[in-house]
Amino acid sequence: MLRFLHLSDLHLGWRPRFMAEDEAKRVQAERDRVLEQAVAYALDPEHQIDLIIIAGDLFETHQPEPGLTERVIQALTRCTNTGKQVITVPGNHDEITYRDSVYRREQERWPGILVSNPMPELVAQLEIGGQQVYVYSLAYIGGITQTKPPVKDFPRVEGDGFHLGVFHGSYNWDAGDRSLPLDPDALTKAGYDYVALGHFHVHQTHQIGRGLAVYPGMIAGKGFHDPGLGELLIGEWQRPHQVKLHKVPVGAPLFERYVIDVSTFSDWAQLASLLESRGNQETMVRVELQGITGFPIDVDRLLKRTQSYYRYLEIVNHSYYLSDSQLELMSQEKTITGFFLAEIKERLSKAGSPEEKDLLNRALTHGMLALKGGNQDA
Ligand SMILES: [Mn+2]
Repeated sequence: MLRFLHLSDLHLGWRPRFMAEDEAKRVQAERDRVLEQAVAYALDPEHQIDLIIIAGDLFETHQPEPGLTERVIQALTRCTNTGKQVITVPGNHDEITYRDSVYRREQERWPGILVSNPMPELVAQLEIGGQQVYVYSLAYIGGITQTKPPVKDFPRVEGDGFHLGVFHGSYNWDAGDRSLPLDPDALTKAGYDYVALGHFHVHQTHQIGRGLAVYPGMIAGKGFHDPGLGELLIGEWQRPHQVKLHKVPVGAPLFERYVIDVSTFSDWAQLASLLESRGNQETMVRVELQGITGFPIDVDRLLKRTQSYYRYLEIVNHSYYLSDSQLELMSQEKTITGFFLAEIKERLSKAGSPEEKDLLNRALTHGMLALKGGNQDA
């Protein structure tokens, strides 16, 4: 049995720019502890982890702060000192291309295997628990790694054991040089048992022949559009079976966003109460208000009243304010806006389900904004 930890895209050193500095520093400090938590998990003898794979973008930049670099090297050294294998592949954020890249400066003492060849190669043959493990990988190097057409010359040696590819790139997606496009058919033909991928931040699993190509997903998020999973990915392989995947929760600051349809509220205080009741001191929250209201919404005032219920709260107002009399008046106009309003009002009055009502309210908001401009505060 072989058990491994598959990490990628930790982006250590990232700090949110949209938050007040003190809080942003706390978020960074919490994010930067993710690797140490992963290492603590791997070092617990109960978990029987043999191998730690880091599939790129360990750091946010190729020049992380020296203190952070030191902590990472120490954490990984604790793994190698206890006989665990560590494989590190540079990514596109922490590119090895540059002379002052952390991976060039620390190459000599980087724990375990640091991949630095620019095209796919067999980078290591390891023996783990009596099994042979063949590792194929590359490090993207600007101007040297050939990405047109997408990388497809994946080597595969003969030999019993576990054939492992580790690549920081785009599976079946050509978004240019630095995204390192990987040809999916060629990966399937290579016949690896597992391809540990990094680059995309959402967890994905692709069947490639008898093996799997997997993005673990980002553990600690980088904002509301890149929210993070809060989970470690563990792989377990036992001949002749396919790799089995497990997820383990890990502490990380998380981002969450949701929509509130304000068209169902009768007044401002009702909306404020709902926001208070959903308060959350752990997660960073972005609320988007949608729909049409019969009362004006002052976002600053709403924030002042509710933000202490949250660790961090952002309110985006995409709702549209129209008093009942305005709405009535406008829907009688012989204009596009008038016909549009009358139509939506009619459909709203007949809407059967909350989903349908929600859809119509969004159509109303978007339609009014498109037709009139309005009080959108995007
Ligand atoms: Mn990344």
